[in-house]
Amino acid sequence: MAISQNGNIVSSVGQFKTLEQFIIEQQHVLPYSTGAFSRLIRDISVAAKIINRDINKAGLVDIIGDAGEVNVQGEDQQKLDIMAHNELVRALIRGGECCVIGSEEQEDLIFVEPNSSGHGEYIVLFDPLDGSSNIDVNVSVGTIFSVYRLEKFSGEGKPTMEDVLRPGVDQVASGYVIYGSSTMLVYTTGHGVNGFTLDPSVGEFMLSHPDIKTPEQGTLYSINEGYYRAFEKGLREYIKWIQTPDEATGRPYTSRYIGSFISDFHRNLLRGGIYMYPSTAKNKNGKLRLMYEVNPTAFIVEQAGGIAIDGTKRVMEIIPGSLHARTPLFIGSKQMVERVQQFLSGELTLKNAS
Ligand code: P6P
Repeated sequence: MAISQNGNIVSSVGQFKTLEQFIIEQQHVLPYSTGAFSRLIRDISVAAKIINRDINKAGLVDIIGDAGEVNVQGEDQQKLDIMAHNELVRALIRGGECCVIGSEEQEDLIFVEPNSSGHGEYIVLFDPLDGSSNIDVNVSVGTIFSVYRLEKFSGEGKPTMEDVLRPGVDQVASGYVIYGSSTMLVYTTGHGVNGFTLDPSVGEFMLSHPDIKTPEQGTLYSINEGYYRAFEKGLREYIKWIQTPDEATGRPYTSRYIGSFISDFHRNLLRGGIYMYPSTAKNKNGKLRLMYEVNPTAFIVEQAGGIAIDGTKRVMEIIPGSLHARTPLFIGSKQMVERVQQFLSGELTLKNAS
């Protein structure tokens, strides 16, 4: 139920616009929209509701814990990872708007057979359940997705990997679902960022966060400081700088690192902050995957007024080398990312930074 400004409890159905209503209203601003794109977003939202249902009862049925297999990243696959992957693939194939699917949980692309009305026009890449190592301890996790449009195939009769490996600037949409104290779907089609909260009493996503803009400056920083000794000099100096008390600039900043990227990203997006996953001894190219974690959140943060770089350049301009490529990531409030970039380049040091 929703609480209105005057404190009255109002029916969320009457109070808020549903995702379906919002998608239909937005349809006129999408240059190519034939309704197919609207159906695609709806298909993803249906899968999100099913994943949400299964996550919320994870402790009660035998779907928690390791599935005994590892994914392409060599990470233990949690049963919910596989469930989330299957639900998304099923919804996208059933919806018929996709021609090819890429998932963190599967090495190769999934090609969707054309149906009676021909092949789908969209590529959807996703991490079905980011932060899944936290599932057993009830920490919020998320689904992250990236959408490209593919009008014609370069291969004979079906898409190729070449069609898929495109820079983030080519995305036509991206979003995430965060399964936390409430379940939210946040997405962009390049016309701003909007957040929808699931009202479980009616099973609808309601527009709860219209036109999200991220503060230009924040005081939250998210990084695994356990790797501090492996960080490059400029990053070590930046961390020491933000920990140096200075009332005028709100320092020391507050460290918040949940170990679930989409949870850290979502909190920083709303409150202002920076999430950093740099090159480390264990992950020389960073840990996050370019195609289905970095590009989608970079699209969102830029639409919300923030910045996303790999340390030197805009991540959305990186030409992907492979479907599961990784990249270092510094993402969040504009002024915070600009500042860390100045330390990484050596332009600023602990000595000369004010
Ligand atoms: P570390 C989860 O596995 C993940 O990909 C992100 O969700 C999270 O921010 C990061 O890895 C945590 O990695 O190395 O700090 O444990």
